[in-house]
Amino acid sequence: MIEKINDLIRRVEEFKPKAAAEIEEFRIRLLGKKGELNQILEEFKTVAPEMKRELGQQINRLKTLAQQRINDLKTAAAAEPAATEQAAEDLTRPGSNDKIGSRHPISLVRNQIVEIFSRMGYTVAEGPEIEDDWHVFSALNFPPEHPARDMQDTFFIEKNPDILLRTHTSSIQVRTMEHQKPPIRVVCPGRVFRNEAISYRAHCIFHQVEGLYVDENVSFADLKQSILYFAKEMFGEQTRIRMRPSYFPFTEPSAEVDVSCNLCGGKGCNVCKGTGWLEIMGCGMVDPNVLEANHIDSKKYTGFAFGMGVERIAMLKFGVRDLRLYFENDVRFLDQFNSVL
Ligand code: 2NL
Repeated sequence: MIEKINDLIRRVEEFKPKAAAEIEEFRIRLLGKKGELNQILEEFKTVAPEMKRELGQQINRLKTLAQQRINDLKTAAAAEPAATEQAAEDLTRPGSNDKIGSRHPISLVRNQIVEIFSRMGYTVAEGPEIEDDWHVFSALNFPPEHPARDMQDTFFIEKNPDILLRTHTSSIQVRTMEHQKPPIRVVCPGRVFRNEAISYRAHCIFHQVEGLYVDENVSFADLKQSILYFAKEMFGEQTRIRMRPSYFPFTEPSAEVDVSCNLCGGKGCNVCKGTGWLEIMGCGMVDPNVLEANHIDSKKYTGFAFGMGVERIAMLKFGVRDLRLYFENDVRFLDQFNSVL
């Protein structure tokens, strides 16, 4: 009989309900009218008198322990139903979400560039990827023998050198000037094509956003302030810019724009190659020849223009070291941009 009592004590101590309903079942089985405790008390009547004292104490221990344990479990289950319920299969729980994919980092950055300039009053324009010589070169003040027209850079359609794949999205801005009078404020995102060997820093297909602003009294100071606003919005409020003199056929004067390196704060590190600066775009005042070629009076109007590579901006923003990753569409790469912008 003593074994029976001790066995019950052990069962009470080890009892772990999977659901709240099991606690009440356990109580009835143990302490109910026909329960195991009452069976023991029935047997107890027949026990020899000299044994009664020890057994009685043990039975009392069992009873208080069982009541205490059942009360505790019931309070816990009432306070936090999920804790006792969760182990059991709950068929009403919602299923796990399907993967719905994410935007490509180039799309994310292109959209952000366009969005920043749209806040400054720019509209967005697009144009054809297959272009003609006029819209890509001649209207932009490229002399006939300019090296950028060379077969090494430009993909021409066979047997017709007048048809080619655009090498920059300036052709969209030329098309904008054909049907719009100043003031013109436009950003032009798009794919461009150059016949280059593919490496970690170059690809034959890449993405550009160019911008054009033409109106009366547009100055280099306006250009500088617009680019500074863009740089701060894209890379953070602490970002500084600097401009270095440069050359493009379609702008005069021309400049290369650098932003202060965010990684080292300008002190110099391996990303900025010790200079503290990172190149992000080219820009300049629209050459009067370009305005005139597009039927805009260069004595009345001035303008600025800029152009940037989306892959390059995205590399700097996300710390991507190899441009080819953007074209491979490996989900392990793409998944990392699920929630960045
Ligand atoms: C760069 C430099 C630039 C422009 C693009 C432009 C367009 C028209 C007139 C004048 Cl219609 N200029 N575009 C001007 C300066 C620089 O791009 O490094 N791009 C990646």
